[in-house]
Amino acid sequence: MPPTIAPENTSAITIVEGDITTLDVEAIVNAANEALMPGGGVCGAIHRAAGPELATACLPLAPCPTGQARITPGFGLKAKYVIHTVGPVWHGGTRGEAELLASCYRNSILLARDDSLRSIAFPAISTGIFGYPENRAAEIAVSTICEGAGEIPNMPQIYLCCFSSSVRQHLEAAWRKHKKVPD
Ligand code: AR6
Repeated sequence: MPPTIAPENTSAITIVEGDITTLDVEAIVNAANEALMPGGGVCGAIHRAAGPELATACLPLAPCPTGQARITPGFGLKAKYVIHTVGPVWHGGTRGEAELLASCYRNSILLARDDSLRSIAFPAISTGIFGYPENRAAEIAVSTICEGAGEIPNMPQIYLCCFSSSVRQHLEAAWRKHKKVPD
């Protein structure tokens, strides 16, 4: 089923629910590992959909330290590019996880902007295998993107792609809070 567009659709952020590998955007973001190897979760799905050339293209770009981002072609994906970013593993919040997660969003957006991309879709980085609490991760995603919208000229259109209704609810709540809209 194609992802649905939420009522929270605005010029800054569009929240969609579904499989990020099916989205018709210029770049999708991969929640990668530092070695940029095919893994589980959304990373596994992206590598499967893109085909083996993606792993080959990643090799010379590794390692990618946590919080940084790299760009490759999308190969078999609808998206022309994949931006690989490495989210932090959740250790309870005392190891700079929030700053590192914000860096993932910021650096990915800057890469997209530098390549003049018009649209980019993010999964909920770090909220799966890496264990970041969904509500806190949603706050960081929304606030970092909104800060970027105020500071970065020619920001691409940003889609936040949720794979579960709980992530979607956290993102929508964070977005409402940010816009100061009552529940
Ligand atoms: N489309 C959109 N979102 C998805 C999809 C999909 N097809 N599949 C999963 N998600 P995770 P992490 C959501 O675990 O926590 C890998 O092995 C998922 O529900 O993919 O950053 C990497 O190689 C969750 O909300 O990434 C790393 O080693 C979100 O994507 C490690 O896992 C992120 O979950 C990265 O862990």
